[in-house]
Amino acid sequence: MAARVAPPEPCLPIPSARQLAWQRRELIGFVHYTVNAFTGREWGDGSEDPAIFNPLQLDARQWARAFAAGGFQMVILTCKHHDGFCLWPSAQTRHSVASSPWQGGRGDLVRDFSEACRAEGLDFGVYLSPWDRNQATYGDSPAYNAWYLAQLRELLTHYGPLGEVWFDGACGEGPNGRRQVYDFPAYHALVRELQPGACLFSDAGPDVRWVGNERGYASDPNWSTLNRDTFGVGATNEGQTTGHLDGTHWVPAEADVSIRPGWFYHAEEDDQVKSVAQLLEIYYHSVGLNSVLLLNLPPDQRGLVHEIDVARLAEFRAAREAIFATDLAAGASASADPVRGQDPTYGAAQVLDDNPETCWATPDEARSGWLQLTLPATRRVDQILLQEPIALGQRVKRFVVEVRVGGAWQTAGEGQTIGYKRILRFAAQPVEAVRVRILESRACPLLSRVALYATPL
Ligand code: FUL
Repeated sequence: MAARVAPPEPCLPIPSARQLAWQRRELIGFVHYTVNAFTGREWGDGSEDPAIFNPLQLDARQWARAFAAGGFQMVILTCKHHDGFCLWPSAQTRHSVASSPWQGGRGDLVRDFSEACRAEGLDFGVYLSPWDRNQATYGDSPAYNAWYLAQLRELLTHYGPLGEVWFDGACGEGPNGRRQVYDFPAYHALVRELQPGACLFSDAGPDVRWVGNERGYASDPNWSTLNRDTFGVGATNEGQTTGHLDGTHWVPAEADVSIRPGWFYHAEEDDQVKSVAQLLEIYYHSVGLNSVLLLNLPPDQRGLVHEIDVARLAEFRAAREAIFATDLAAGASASADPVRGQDPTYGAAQVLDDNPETCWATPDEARSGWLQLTLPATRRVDQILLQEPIALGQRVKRFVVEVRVGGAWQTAGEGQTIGYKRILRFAAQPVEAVRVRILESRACPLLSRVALYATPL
């Protein structure tokens, strides 16, 4: 059916195509692996002998399978961590797998894992630590930057299309006692030139920003808009976690966390693998708060993701599916006010499908509105999922969710931002109808999806 009214104008800033694709992945895996798996350290100092790197049972496909089975869409590999040991045979240094006994020094773990990811239907991304505690030129800023760019070029040209390039902000002094100054503009320009589809991550973006903690927790509000020019890498940035209302650029938050206390494998942490309940809390606080979750699994000395972690990831997926398999709003009758041009193309029923392009839309001048779903029968509900069509920008500043129980309306919850996805939990109720009231918005409010779920008893 053709729309009778003009579509809503975008509310700037809006995501680029690569940012939109990134946001829709929702779950991204992280793999931390280097000599640390053999020394027990979290930060190697660069003096490790490559001879210690000998994972005799290494199976990159097993890593990729664990993430695919967990419902992940992409995985980022620490191709080089702070210790400087490269998981690929870099032409820039001997401090790599080429000097290790693994596969007789002829192995390339970046190749193996990128191929394994693709075989499992996963996109692939790279982490290349700017901080390098092995490289002699570190601290001699121009020389090191040129060398780092040469390494980066290898990763950008040898391993197919990349979905994300992750720049850690950690920085130190080189052997000359001088602090290294990273040339991020040059690093970013090289990625744009060679991998235009890759999102650039750092504390300060430019495409994706750090969420501000390593617990995997975003917050409310979580604006994907940011006054990016006020941000620095490694700085204490005001708005790191929350973003900025009316920010100048689109720079959504990525929430990173490890399934274990450490980023690297330590056998003594085998009994501290996060529980399904903890992982679900992380999910609600990241994906459920307009963020993407970046979850780390650290392979062990054998070169395998530990059985406990593999099983936990599968259980985490099963738990999500048990909650989100059935949309309890299915079959509801939908109404809203105001509706753009009284046109069904923008009517309330558009929130019931899973199409992110269709939405309930209000007239240009509206800054508030309500949408109601009346269920075909009373259903036990304990959470509501809301989505804005973010291709047109992030708009909602404040909203309330009400439920009708036994004929009486009551407030179930309230929030500030929605963005790509917001999941609001409340005490389980026998719900007859639900109403979302948008109280404040940066432009005419739009919702692409409203869904209802219940935690299984
Ligand atoms: C930090 C690093 O220092 C940690 O080792 C880990 O890589 C984490 C994801 O980022 O800055």
